[in-house]
Amino acid sequence: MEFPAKRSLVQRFEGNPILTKEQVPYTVETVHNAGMTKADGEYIMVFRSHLRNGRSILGLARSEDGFRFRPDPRPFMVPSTDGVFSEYEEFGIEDPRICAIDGEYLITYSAYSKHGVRIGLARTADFKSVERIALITQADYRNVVIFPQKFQDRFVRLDRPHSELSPWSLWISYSPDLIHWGDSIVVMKPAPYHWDQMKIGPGATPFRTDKGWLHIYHGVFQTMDGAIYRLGTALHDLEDPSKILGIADEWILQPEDPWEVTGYVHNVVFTCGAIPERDGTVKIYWGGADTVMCVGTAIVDELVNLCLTNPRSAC
Ligand code: BMA
Repeated sequence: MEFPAKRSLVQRFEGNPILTKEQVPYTVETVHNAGMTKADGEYIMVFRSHLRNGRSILGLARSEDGFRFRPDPRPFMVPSTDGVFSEYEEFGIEDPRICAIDGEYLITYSAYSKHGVRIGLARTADFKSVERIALITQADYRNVVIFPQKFQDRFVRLDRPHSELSPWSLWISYSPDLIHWGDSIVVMKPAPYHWDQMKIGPGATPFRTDKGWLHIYHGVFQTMDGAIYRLGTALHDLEDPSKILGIADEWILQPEDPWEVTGYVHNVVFTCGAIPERDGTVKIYWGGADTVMCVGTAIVDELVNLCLTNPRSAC
């Protein structure tokens, strides 16, 4: 067995946390689990915040460099009061992911209500106004990421249904129109007695590399002291993303900084977005302890190699 040199693959930004509730100009108790994209050269962060009633809304912050963010004066999305969405978003909206495709931005989010948690899909052209498209799953789904490219004219997403027989696994589904999804198959499951043995879930929107689509996901391990949320990485085939080329055996990030270890929920690093840069690095964004937003940088080739060298099995 080879032991790797002692070095983190993800270099934390020395200015972490990069966004906290104190910087938000309306009353919120947390700032975390943000979807990320770049629009017209600007970094866009759509973050989740708890209100004092314990339910969540989505805010928006902007940045020129990907490190220093200015929140907009008002929330970006709050639970809908219209039609079918109002019934299924009554308890709040959480954990957005952003997919840039066909000249617009798709936002998937968890919609909570007395009926459970399901996924909502919205679109925006400019991050000023936003339009809801559809509720795209039934209950007991969280964490949906849409690939930023169509495959044989279909949209493709990774999703995460839950069932007792096959707890919290990762599936892939296809859609011709963003509304109707199907042809679902399971692609990746938690690995027994491994850092991600309890749950896995889609994390950041996958991005293209020379060798495959890189997906940064979260994995959960249950301890006597509660659950630990960490980040791992998997590589999907460029032509057929249902094929996994490799899943790194090791996690790439775990809670270590004080604001990741302690907060609203202890021991959590949770990603909803990453931005690949032209210089071969990727900025990975994560919520620390469901309380603050953080960022770190990794070298894409190193993450790809980690997936291909000594991979763990997918299912
Ligand atoms: C998950 C979700 C995430 C959260 C994580 C840790 O089930 O609720 O939004 O970051 O738990 O609390």
